[in-house]
Amino acid sequence: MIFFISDLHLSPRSPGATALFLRFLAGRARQAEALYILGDFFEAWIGDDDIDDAHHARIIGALRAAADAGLKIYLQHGNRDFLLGQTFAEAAGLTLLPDPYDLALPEWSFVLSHGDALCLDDAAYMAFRTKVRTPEWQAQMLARPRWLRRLVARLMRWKSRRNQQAKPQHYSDLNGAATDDFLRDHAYATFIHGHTHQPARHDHIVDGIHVERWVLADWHEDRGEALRWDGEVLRREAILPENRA
Ligand SMILES: [Mn+2]
Repeated sequence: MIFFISDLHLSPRSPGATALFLRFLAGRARQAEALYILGDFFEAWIGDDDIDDAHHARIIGALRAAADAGLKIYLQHGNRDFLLGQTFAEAAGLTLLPDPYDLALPEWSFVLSHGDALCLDDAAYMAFRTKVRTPEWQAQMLARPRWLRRLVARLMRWKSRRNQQAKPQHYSDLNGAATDDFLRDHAYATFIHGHTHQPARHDHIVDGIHVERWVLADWHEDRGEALRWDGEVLRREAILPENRA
């Protein structure tokens, strides 16, 4: 059994989502052999020197405990936590994956991505993404003091919220033609991604071949969701608070 999750946006300001994840990780997730986190695990990540922050340390300790108990944990970057690095990965006992990542299992093939790279219709975001993914930008950012990086992260979140409020009807989704090309490039594998917070199962017909695209749900204070692969089918599983589970 494998679980796929994304868009938890963990932060001290969302203690409910953090509690849901910690309970999932200590319980249900232990029955799986692997957990794939497809980006935006944290609401913000300003650099691996921040692993000593109390909220981060709690989550990293829980990841490490699950990894030590035998769960294989993999993580892709999202547009919020793209600065997660090797120091974090080693502390948490997980493996960072490239985006996209081809997951070829004996019984089925998947391609995993956060999903933001295919949101080509949002030109401003794509320009920002190209800039912040360069080693030069990242080195420059990481060389700044922590207080300044925290300020920049807060500013980015504020700008992103303001943009969403200004044009809610333009909620960025994946570009159709680019997605078809992507599915072709990845040998028509079942595509799993997050980012858009619009959980759904889409059917694509590419070159006459039916390809499924599963969009993961984002997590809230009182509800999370994991997509479960049991070797035959994908199914959504709700992650609920203890008193409602
Ligand atoms: Mn995202």
